[in-house]
Amino acid sequence: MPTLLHSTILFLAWATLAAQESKPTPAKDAPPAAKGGQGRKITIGPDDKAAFADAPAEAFKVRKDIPHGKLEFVEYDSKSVGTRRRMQVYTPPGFDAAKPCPVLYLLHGIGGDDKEWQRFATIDALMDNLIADGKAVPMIIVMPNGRAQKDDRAIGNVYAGAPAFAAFERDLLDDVIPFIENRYKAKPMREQRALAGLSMGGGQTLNFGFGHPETFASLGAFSAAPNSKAPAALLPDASLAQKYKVLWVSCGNKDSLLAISQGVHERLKTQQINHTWHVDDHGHDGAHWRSALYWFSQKLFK
Ligand code: FER
Repeated sequence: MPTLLHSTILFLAWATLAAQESKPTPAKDAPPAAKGGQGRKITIGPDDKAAFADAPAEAFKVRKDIPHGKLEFVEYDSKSVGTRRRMQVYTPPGFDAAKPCPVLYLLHGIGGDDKEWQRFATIDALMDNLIADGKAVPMIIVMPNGRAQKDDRAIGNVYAGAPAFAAFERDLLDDVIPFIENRYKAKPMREQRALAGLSMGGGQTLNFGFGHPETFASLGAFSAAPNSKAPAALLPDASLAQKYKVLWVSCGNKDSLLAISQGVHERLKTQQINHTWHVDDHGHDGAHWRSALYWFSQKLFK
């Protein structure tokens, strides 16, 4: 099958180049294996400005005086991986399956797992605070493990797990989403689903999100990694992208992966697709990711 062979060769060539050329900027809170490497040259263009201030530090601190949601680990059977897998789920204060909530699927980076977002952004404290202040709509946040392989731990050379991040497309669509919608009685509608992620999770968001307009109506890509498809392949057709409610692309201006997000922004701009383009003063790090999530989550499901 020539197409399969071609894709395999192209993928291997890409993976080799990607691994050589564009390691992320070292970040103090990145996992050890994602650190280091020579960055690409960063060129800041006229559009590359912060659309928002940094999220305030208090946004991530537990407040005693407000209602609290719940974080739990749940397990599901993955047909595509052939194992029982785990994810972490936030449900908002007073969650009641009789009153369905929209769902944000939130994906981690190359060295992360289902606990990574909690580590960077204390999801329960952040969402409890935003909901209590009337800034975000009550929503479920699902944090799966986006490394769809039998041993999905972030150990050893985490870059070798890159193909499993691509394989996660089937796990997400066929197993994670149906499981969540059944367990939490979420409405099976694109307007009730958003997809976002950091780095490899940002690339997964672009690839799966633009690839499945029937499934997601809002997308957020933070510091998207080289697993992102080329902008023209992501967005071949402008009429398709007009269907999204919230499109967010952001990156730090000290992140050596900035060119990837710049390419997506340029494509959206030339196709005249409404989107948020936010470049702040951070690197490939938690400061960018938690701030991006703080603002992005406030735009969702409104
Ligand atoms: C790469 C550089 C960075 C790469 C992946 C990353 C697959 C991902 C970084 C992250 O998720 O933090 O060359 O190749």
